[in-house]
Amino acid sequence: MKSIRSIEKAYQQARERYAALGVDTEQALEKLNSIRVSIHCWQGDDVRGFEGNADAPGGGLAVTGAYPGRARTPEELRQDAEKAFSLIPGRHRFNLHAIYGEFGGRKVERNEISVEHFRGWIEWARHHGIGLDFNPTCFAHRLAADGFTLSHPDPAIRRYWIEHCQRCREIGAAMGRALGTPTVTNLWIPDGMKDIPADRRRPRERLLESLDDVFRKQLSPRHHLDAVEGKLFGIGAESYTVGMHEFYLGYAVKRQKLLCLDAGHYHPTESLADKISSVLCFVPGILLHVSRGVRWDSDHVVIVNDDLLAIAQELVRGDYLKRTYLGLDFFDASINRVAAWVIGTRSLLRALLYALLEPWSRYQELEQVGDYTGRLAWMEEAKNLPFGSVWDYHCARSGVPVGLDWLTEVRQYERKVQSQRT
Ligand code: RNT
Ligand code: ZN
Repeated sequence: MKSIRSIEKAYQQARERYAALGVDTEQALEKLNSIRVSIHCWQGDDVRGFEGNADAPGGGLAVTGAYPGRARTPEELRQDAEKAFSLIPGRHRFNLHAIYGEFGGRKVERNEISVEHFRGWIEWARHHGIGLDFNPTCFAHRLAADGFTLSHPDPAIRRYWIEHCQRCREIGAAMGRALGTPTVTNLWIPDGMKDIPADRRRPRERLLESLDDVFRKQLSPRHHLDAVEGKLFGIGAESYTVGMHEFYLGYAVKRQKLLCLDAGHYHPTESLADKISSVLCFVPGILLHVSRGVRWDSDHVVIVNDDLLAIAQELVRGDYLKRTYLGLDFFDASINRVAAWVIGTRSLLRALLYALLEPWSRYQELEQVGDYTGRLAWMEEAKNLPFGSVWDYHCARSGVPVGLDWLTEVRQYERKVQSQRT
């Protein structure tokens, strides 16, 4: 455990080193403090939710691992989330899926859910002063079992999912209204085919029609924002994904929705970072699903790697943080789930701080005058700056554990709370 004195001393030294390169560390920390990350509920219980469904989520999603102690009730999930929040610097948000409603042990059809089922969550969020985000759940359901929802050839099934999504938008708007901060409701569907389709056209045209129906009702952006999320492929939908990237890019541009970009949803060598400044020429804002694919869309816990740094650098250098909603999307059941939240969220914040602390305006000046030699030299030199001292100071000042001290707390929590869940 580092002493406060030594943390502060290291910070003062770091501050001077950064200042010498024209970087104001205080300003960077202030900016970082204003960033809200939407922490996804589904890492806490392996995407199971509270419908009483014990099966795997389906829809091409796969959660692997059998680490003990998963949250089984709304109370347990909230308790775990509170633990994670207490170990992460800053004020953040919580992101719910429709299957996390409190249904009181009753079977409620997805096209009949309402804000009543989310009162407990709203109260909890209000109590903690955080915002909520939301998602329709178009998977893990008998009417999604054949791989189609909003683009289903059967109009009755399509109708069911349209109604579900409409209800979700209403619930999202009620959350946003109650909490005084707009809820982003993100729509993702698993629709696709395992093998080569004979007709790629009709499902896409049906999806377009369904979406327009889902979004028909105008909701105030003060309370609610819509996002749409495309994808490359899913397990069992390797040959055709109805809602691929180009489909939703076109849709979001045409209807001025937020476009959700998930880091695991592109070809492995494609850069999500490079898409940001392109799509933001045409859509009002983006939702990021920060994730980490390993060989495929595997949803590993986010770590500070080149991909994540590149995303953070784009958001900072392009001044896009104002138009970006940051969400996490990973689920790993092979490690402690509270630790997964803490590692992933701290890593995202760390990457953002790293990007905020770079002398990037200097890089841009050098670039503007065509001095690419200087640009490369500065970029490399910046890697030697005492970034860790600023991060440690930020954690200390935010009242959360510095360094690995958070792990000690998670281990204690596991012993006392999670390991008792049998
Ligand atoms: C699936 C999408 C989607 C889900 C969550 C659970 O590939 O990434 O965002 O992971 O909604
Ligand atoms: Zn996603």
